[in-house]
Amino acid sequence: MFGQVVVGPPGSGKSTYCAAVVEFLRGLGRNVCVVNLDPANERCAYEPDLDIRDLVQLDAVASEHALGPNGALIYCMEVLEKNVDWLIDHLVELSRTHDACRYFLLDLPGQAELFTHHHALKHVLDELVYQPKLRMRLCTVNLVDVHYCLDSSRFVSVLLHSWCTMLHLEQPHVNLVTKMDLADQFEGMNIRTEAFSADSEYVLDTDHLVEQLDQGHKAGRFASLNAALLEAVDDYAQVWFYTLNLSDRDCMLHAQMKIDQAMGYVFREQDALRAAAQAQARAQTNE
Ligand SMILES: Nc1nc2c(ncn2[C@@H]2O[C@H](COP(=O)(O)OP(=O)(O)OP(=O)(O)O)[C@@H](O)[C@H]2O)c(=O)[nH]1
Ligand SMILES: [Mg+2]
Repeated sequence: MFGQVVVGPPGSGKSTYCAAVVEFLRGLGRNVCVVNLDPANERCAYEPDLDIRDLVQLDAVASEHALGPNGALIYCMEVLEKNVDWLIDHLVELSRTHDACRYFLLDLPGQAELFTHHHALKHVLDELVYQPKLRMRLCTVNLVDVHYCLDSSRFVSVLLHSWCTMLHLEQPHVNLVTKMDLADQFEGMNIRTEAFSADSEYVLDTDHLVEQLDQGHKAGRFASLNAALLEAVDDYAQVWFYTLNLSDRDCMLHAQMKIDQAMGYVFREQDALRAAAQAQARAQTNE
């Protein structure tokens, strides 16, 4: 089985991505299920095939334990960690009942510590990977709002956050810059857009970033820190980004191809047959 673990800061577009990608992949003939793992997600942008809210709900936890939204969310993820068998059994069940589905999208809540240092999500993902019933191959799909890539200092924090997520979750990892349909609306874009080009393998231009940072008003004070951080990013060459415009089919295909490559998914005969049957049905409806 295969799974995209869709993570990223609040509002970066995770649920919208899941809704768009499930439609897109089904349109290509791939049998995909979508799992809501955000206990605060009352109204999903998609019809979830499995919903954590059947196990635990954020509002109920908050009022029962007098917790604020952040504490309640962490509590919910710890409930999921303790009940990981619930998740595993339902995924196995879905793979049986949902026409042998073996490809899942997991929509996560947008709380940074879950991805960068808290143990609950990491343990849940490890169970999905190592549990003999599943042996899932996962890819973390880390979404970043393009808005945070438009000035150099915010982009550096995006870089470090994305890197921490990759190191903490220890899964194959793809970073996608979302909401590219809005990119043109922003004035004074400091990061060169060609750095995110979908048709070239992206190489991060850290020299350009250091130049930009050195022109900022706190440049003198932080110049050597900026240079050291970006040198580390450069030296290890582990962080790069692809763009995502949900309304651009080629861009969607490119992103899905990168994710498939990262987790070793191969479009197999059964998928090809389903795609052919769908194409035939569409042709008959159009006749
Ligand atoms: N223009 C544009 N808006 C988007 C896109 N993706 C998401 N949005 C908007 O961004 C907002 C947040 O989207 P969500 O999909 O709810 O983001 P999320 O990451 O799931 O948010 P949380 O679950 O609260 O962390 C919504 O108003 C979406 O309509 C996109 O590709 N383009
Ligand atoms: Mg969401």
